[in-house]
Amino acid sequence: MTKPFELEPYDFLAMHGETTRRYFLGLGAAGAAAWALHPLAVGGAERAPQLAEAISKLEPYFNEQDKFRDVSRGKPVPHQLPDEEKQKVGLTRETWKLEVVADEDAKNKPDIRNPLTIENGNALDFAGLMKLAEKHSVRFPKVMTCNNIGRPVGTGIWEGVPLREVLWLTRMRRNVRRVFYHGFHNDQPAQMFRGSLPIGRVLEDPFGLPPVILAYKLNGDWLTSKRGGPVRIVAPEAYGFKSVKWLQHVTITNLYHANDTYAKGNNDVDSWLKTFAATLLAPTNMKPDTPFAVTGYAQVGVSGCRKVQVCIHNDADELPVGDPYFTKANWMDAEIMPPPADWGGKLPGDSIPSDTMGFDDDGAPEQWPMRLSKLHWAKLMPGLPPGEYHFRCRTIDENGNAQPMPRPFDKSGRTSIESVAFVVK
Ligand SMILES: Nc1nc2c(c(=O)[nH]1)N[C@H]1C(S)=C(S)[C@@H](COP(=O)(O)O)O[C@H]1N2
Ligand SMILES: [Mo]
Repeated sequence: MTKPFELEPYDFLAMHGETTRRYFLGLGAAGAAAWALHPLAVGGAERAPQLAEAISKLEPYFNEQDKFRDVSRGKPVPHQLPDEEKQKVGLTRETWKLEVVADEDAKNKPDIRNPLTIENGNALDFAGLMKLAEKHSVRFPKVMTCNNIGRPVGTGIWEGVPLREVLWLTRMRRNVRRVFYHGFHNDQPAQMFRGSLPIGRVLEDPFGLPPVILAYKLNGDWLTSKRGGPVRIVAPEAYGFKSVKWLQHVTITNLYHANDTYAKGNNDVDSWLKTFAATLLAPTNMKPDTPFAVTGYAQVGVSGCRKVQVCIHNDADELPVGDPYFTKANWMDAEIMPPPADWGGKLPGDSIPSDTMGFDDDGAPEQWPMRLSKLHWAKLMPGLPPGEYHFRCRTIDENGNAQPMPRPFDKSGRTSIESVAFVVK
């Protein structure tokens, strides 16, 4: 299987820009191979060495499971339990069981004919989940981000069974408005970490979104205990707190509102992933009159990403007043990197698993950049006279909103503009 981006995609972009990239994406594998022989396709010479070097050192697109940052509550944190204890409490694939029950509060009780419970002997076990997976499994790329942390915890290809397939097993009939779910919590209610979604979102996938899944694999490997295995929720367009780990309980309810653990702490529990840019290689101590490379990534939220822009402010100049989002700065477009030749993440066979949502049969993304995921960017900055400066970067989303707009409030996901102080001397 030939992948078009095994050629030198960065150089194509440098030479021919956006239009070539679109052309190239539309070519397919055979066309791309032919393009590789075209005289225009010989890249590399044009790129400044410091920029080429910075690009070659960019982080991998997908992160290995163990390299995700961990955001876990619990005393002890469930993934730190000894193996025998994990066996006992259902945190292994051999012993895992999922209960799906009706809210017992009379006010909120839904009509459900066949609750899945350990007591009735019909709780869903891992073999049952794999049976559903044969017919219904899906995989899709997604960046996992905590709304309270400035950068994503990791990006990967998540695989699972749509939650709705399991809900339908309960033969729910009516008075169903919401789904609550929580994981193992050391049998201490105070340690419960609970999330919720409207039933409509679980049953239907609007605007081409992937389904909400019971995830059991990440980057082609079984979900590790640390990442929430054997089974966690993954809610594609949501921040991390909706993707509950060590999942064991689902409650179907007629309650009309959220009651997530994250509703405490002033968090916006209805927030979708935002778009924002940040640096990876930022300027520090630079030499006068010497161009330098800057690189970074952007989280691509529900509104996509049209541009990444950068600017430099000389601290000797005053910032305009009443411009908290630096809209009057001298913004310059950075280069958005095309899909990488090597996706990283320790994918089996170093390739995108077949039938991954958003990718074609050759493993090339159908759209770029991919929403609910990320991109990398790079820029060669002009040499500067000695002085003290600030470097900033921002995204422009597909609706034309410059970061941090349209949703500038931190508690629904951090998107404040990154400012990096540096000196030239
Ligand atoms: N059971 C459980 N699930 C959880 C959490 C938790 O503490 N307990 N933390 C949540 C939060 S706040 C985030 S941001 C993500 C982080 O996912 P990760 O630890 O796999 O990176 O997991 C979510 N799922
Ligand atoms: Mo979080």
